[in-house]
Amino acid sequence: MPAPVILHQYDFSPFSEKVRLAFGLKGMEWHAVDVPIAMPKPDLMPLTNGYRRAPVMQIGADMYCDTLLILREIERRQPAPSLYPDGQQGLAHALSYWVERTTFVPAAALATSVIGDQLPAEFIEERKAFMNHDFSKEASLRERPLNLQRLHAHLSWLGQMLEGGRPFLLGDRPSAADLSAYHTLWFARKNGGPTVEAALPLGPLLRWMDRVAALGHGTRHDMPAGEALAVAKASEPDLRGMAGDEDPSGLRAGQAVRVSADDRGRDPVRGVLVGADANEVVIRHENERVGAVHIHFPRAGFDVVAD
Ligand SMILES: N[C@@H](CCC(=O)N[C@@H](CS)C(=O)NCC(=O)O)C(=O)O
Repeated sequence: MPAPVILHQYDFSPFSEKVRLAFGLKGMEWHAVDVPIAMPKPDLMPLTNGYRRAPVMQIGADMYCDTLLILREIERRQPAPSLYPDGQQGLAHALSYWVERTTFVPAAALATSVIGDQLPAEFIEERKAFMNHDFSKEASLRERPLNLQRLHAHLSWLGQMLEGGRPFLLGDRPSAADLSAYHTLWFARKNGGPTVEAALPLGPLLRWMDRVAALGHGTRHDMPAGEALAVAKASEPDLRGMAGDEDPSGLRAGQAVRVSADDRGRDPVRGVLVGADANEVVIRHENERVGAVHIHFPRAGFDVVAD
C-alpha cells in the first residue's frame, strides 16, 4: 500500500492553503497533521531536524520542505491534471517565486492591521524574532499605507495577465502560479475583511480568485501527530536516484552539510548530503523517534554549505 500523503500544516497558514488547493486541483486524498502556529513544535522537529516553517509534506520517511518543492513532488507522484500545464513548469516556478516574495509580508501585515490584536502576544513576539517584522495591530496599522503601495504594482501585473478574459494566469487551465499568487490574497481578505478588500485594487482579480477557490482541497482526513511519527519510523526513505555530484559548488554526497533558508528563519538544518541537482537538495537525518529520514529542500531559496 502506498504511504499516505501527510501535510504538517495549520489552517491559518497561507502557504498551507496553497498546498491544500494543489490537492484540490488534483482531486487527491491527504492527511492533515495540525502543527502549532509558533515554536515549540515538538512533533515536527524530529522529522525535519529543525526546519519549522509550515507546511511540510511527509510521505513515508521523506519530508518535503517549502511549497515550491512540495508542489513539484505532488506533480511527480500524480502527474494529472498538471500543476504545470502546457509544459510551463519553468514559467510557473518563476512566477511563484516572484509573487510570494513580493506579496506575502505586505498581505499578511494588511490582515494583522485588522486582526493583530486578536493574536496571542507570544505569537507577535515570536514572529518579530523569526521574521524581523512587527505584526502587532498598532505597527500594522501604521504601515498600512506602505503595504498598500508595496502590493499595488504586483497586483496590477496579475490583472494584466488575466486581461481579455483569460481564466488563469497561464491560460485556460489552473497552474502552480495561480495557487502561489492566490494564497497571500486569500489570507489578506479572509482576515482583513471588508476594510482590506476595499483598500486593495482587487476588482480585476475577483473572478479569478473565485475560480481558484473552487478547486477545493481534495479529500482531507485529520491525523494525530503521533501517527505521522509512527509512519516515518516504520518507513525507509525513498532511495530514488539523485545525482550525488551535481552541486555547482562541489559538495558531494556523504558530506555533512547545513541547509538554511535565504530569507526568513535561517536556522540551519544539519544532515548528510544524499543528492543535489538544479532543483532539489536532499539530506539524511537520524533520530531515535523516527529512525532515518530524508529531508528535501528546493534549491531556489536555500543555501547549502559544508558543516
Ligand atoms: N517559502 C516557504 C514559506 C513558508 C512560510 O513562511 N510559512 C509560514 C506560515 S504560512 C511559516 O512557516 N511561519 C512560521 C511558522 O509557522 O512557524 C514555502 O513556500 O513553504
